[in-house]
Amino acid sequence: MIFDLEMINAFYKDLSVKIAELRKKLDHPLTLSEKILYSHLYENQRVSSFKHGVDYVDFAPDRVAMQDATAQMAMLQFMMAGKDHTAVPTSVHCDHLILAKSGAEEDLRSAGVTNKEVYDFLSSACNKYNIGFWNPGAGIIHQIVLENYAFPGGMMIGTDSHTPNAGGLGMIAIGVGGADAVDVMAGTGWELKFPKLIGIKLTGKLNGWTSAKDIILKVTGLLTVKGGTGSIIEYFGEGAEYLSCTGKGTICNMGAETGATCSIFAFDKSMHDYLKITGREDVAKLAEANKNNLISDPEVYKYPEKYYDQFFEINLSELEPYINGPFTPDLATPISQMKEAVKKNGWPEDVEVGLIGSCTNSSYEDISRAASIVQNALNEGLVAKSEFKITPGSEQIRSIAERDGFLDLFRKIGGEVFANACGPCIGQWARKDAESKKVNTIIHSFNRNFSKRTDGNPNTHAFVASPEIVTAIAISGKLTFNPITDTLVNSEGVKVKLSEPTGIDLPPHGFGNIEKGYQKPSLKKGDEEIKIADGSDRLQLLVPFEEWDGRDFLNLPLLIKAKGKCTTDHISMAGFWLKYRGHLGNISDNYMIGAVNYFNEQTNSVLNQLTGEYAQVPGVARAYRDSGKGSIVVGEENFGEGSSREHAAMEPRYLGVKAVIVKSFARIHETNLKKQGVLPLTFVDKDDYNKVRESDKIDITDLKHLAPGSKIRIILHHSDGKNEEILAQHSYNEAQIAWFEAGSALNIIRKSNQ
Ligand code: MIC
Ligand code: SF4
Repeated sequence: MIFDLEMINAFYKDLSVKIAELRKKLDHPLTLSEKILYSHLYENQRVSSFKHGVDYVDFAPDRVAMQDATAQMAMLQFMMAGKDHTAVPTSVHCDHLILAKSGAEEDLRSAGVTNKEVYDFLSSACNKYNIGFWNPGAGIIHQIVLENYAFPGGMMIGTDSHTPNAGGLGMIAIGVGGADAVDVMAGTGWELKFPKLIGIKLTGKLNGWTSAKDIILKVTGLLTVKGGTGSIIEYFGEGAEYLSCTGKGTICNMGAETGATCSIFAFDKSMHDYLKITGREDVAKLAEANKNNLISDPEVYKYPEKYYDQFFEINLSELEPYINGPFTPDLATPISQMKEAVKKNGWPEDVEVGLIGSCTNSSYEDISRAASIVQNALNEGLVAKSEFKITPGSEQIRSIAERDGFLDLFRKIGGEVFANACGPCIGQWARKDAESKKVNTIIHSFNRNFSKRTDGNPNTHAFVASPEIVTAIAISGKLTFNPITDTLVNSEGVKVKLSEPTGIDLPPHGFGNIEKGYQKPSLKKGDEEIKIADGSDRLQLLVPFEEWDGRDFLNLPLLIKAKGKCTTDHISMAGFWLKYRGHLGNISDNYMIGAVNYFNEQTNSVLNQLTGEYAQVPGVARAYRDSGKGSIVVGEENFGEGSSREHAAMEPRYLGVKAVIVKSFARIHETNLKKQGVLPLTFVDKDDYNKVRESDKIDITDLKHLAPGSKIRIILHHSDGKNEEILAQHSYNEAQIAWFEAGSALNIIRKSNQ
């Protein structure tokens, strides 16, 4: 079955006309991103030549996807929007809540028991609102979207930051918070600052040990975790044409690590073939007939510097494999320099575990190439020195990897296959001895490696590399092993060199039953009851946030001044806490517990100005809220980078945090704060961060005059009686100011439907 073929047909039918009109109106050659963005303007949106990185524009995405850990809150909000069903095709995927412990079958069974009420809630809500529901075990959201829903030229949003994976199939696919998803599901326009465009021309051809992952590892190093903020990265050039569709998906997926809004490749044969083998030949034909609308105009490719805001070139023939990390995905080291880097930084050299798979790297190509290395190692009499784990991205991939003998090969070197789910990538990993806090190294092919992310141990040094390099390193057991130059000693004491990996991008025997695990919405009368158990500690109906009372925020105590990196994992941890993603009261107990307090360098220990004692952040926030005041949070650069989880914005709102003042924000987190009614502000002078003291009381003034571009005066009342005035800015536009005034964006939708 092809999902939503009617919608896709209608889209392609109008595309040529739309783009011809657009070209006339804008009067310049168009990039692919512009073609897609402009052909998805919301009905009320006036067309003009939007300023990149400046103008807010309302869009009408074609579809929405949500994963279970974020869908719960999104669905609880959608229930308040007063709609009977979603305005666009929508899907929910159960992938984040499965704990990897004893292997796929057992782990899936126990997830079915522990998460029963959440799965029942989501599946019943999907039935009521006409949403496709993918059962646990079917696979990870982005892989399923690529296999079933993505189409070239389309536009979607997803409540997960790695939604851009669908850019591998030529789609503009953007990660958002649940409140944004509610906008689209409720049929209102979805607002986004018109992105800046980064062009990356790929020349040459990947060879030997390099793979698509190395392109994005290099790009992440180049742009850093904030360099892509507010931009779409568009890849092109002959090097792009040699990449498989799933390889393109990997690059777009992990592009989220640069802060990019999304990444995209132009339609080509690899996409055509992938659509065909996954049962969507009709879509492949439609795309083929529209090819010119699904690539940039020839002038753009000829003079890229003229049409992109930033432009880079990468020669794939010269690219070498990269290993990124630890603790941040942008610390990129070419493999030839790893020996030196390990020594210089004192990183533990022995690798305890190698993990391949996840939403970004479990294609047939990835698995077959990793398997070729294992086969070669077995032939040479080598065994794996590190533990080796595999998380397939979907049941499709798992079943064909099993059928074609790859998983058996992995098992032969002691590999363990986990369920088709996020598992260790999101801290859902019952790793043996993680509590011992031992200093150790692991290497994986996932996206992220923030502190504590996989196993909760702050001393786990997690490195990110391609599945091929992870496999080779797991066999060698050493982080310094370079398969291009180094040899290993086999069981007979003979020195051997691993051969370069070989693989196949599409399965020669095809895919199987693509929709396995899919539940079509029942839409039957009587099936519209949404199941939430009374007194549940996992699900809680939401109570609308209060409107702003029209007054400035005066004399509010500082809750925490966070020091250094403060990702959404620091703000609202995953792992253990994932179980409370549908219960705002309970999950708020993790607010900022991973952030480092500037004043004592500790986590989860801040001064309670009411008692003069140090206590845990959520408790102190509650105390300030309950004393009738609320509080203020301060932070540094790229605050809230990482996940799309809006819990990181709903928790402070629930705990009475009125404003978050930082040096800079990550895109999704800043929008999430605005949507939930918390003021996101940035220091006009970043050095003013240093003026904030531990026992400060803070005034945030001029709120009545909040207007696009206005400045906010902040007064810091120090405990020695001195006051300092500093300036902050905001990025609100007119419509967003209304969200703040209404108490949240949802309050506006809710009221308009009452
Ligand atoms: C992640 O990779 O950090 C996650 C877990 O997939 C998140 C979503 C979440 O926190 O539920 C993301 O990327 O948005
Ligand atoms: Fe899941 Fe990890 Fe992918 Fe996020 S990055 S969707 S946690 S596999």
